[in-house]
Amino acid sequence: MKEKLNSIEHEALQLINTANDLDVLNQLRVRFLGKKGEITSVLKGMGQLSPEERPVVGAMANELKNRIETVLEDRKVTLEREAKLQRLQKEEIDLTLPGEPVIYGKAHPLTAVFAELKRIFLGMGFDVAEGPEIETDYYNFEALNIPRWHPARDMQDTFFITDEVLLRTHTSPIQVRTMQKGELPIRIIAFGRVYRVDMDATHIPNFRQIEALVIDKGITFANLKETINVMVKGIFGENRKTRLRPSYFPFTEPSAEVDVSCFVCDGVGCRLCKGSGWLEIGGAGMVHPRVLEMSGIDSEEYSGFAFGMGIERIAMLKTGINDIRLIYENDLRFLNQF
Ligand code: 2NL
Repeated sequence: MKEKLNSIEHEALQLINTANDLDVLNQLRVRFLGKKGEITSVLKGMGQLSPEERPVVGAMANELKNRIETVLEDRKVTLEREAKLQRLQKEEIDLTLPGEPVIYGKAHPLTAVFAELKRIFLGMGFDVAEGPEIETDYYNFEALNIPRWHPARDMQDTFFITDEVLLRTHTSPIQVRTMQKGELPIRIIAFGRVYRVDMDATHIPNFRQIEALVIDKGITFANLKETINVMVKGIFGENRKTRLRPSYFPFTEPSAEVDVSCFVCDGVGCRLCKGSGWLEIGGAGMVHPRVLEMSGIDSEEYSGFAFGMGIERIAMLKTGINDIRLIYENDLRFLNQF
């Protein structure tokens, strides 16, 4: 029996110290120390021994048991440490490698220009108003004092759906609808897509407009001028000057073209402003009394001003491009420049 224990010891130590994974080690624990293990079976045979031999062999067996347990534990610790080292090596990252670039999204120039305008006008107490893109002849032309013979009412300039229904050619019908609600005073910006039969480097058939409308008692041309001034400084910079040039629109009287001093040459004259020192950004005027009356507003008691601009034109000026189509091609190489 002592020999048996010796040979178990020899085999166990040999197997344990060469086991190279934790599963195998566990199987060895069962094989040598388990309930049906080899040492247990030796202990079971002790009945055959003489009373003098029993305690000696018993002690030997217990000693062997402890010894195997210690060796198993040592081996386990070693294998676990090796596994951890291997995992760490596999998961090693090189902190000196350049990082993955994060691609930031940003607002499209048109969105940015509108957001800027909205911020400026909300700051002056305006509300944003919207309306249908499919309009009637009445809201788009008639109520704005645009006469039957006006070229805008020609098929060559307006997308008609029927004789009476059309795609709005400006955002003014939004203002007409606001005036007809009968709530005064009015201080709104109308914003949205408008449609015209037009296509070249600086015109597309579907573009965006922003129009301001203020109606109250005692509104004057001076209010118009300063409101435009605040807007111009807000979008083009504090040093910009505003110039109003006499003009004509059927829905305003008097009417004016709005110019801003060139932000490239500061009014000296350059390629962008074609030597004039000024850039045209839109039109403006005092709302025509007939337009007020048609929408049920007493023109003796109330007066108002309005002005309108194309958003694309502002975006083109700010980005310095001269072809409107670039704005809509959505080529990231173009858009990322701004
Ligand atoms: C331009 C000129 C303008 C208006 C729009 C307006 C609206 C109502 C009454 C009177 Cl309801 N006027 N809008 C006035 C003057 C000019 O736009 O060049 N737009 C791109």
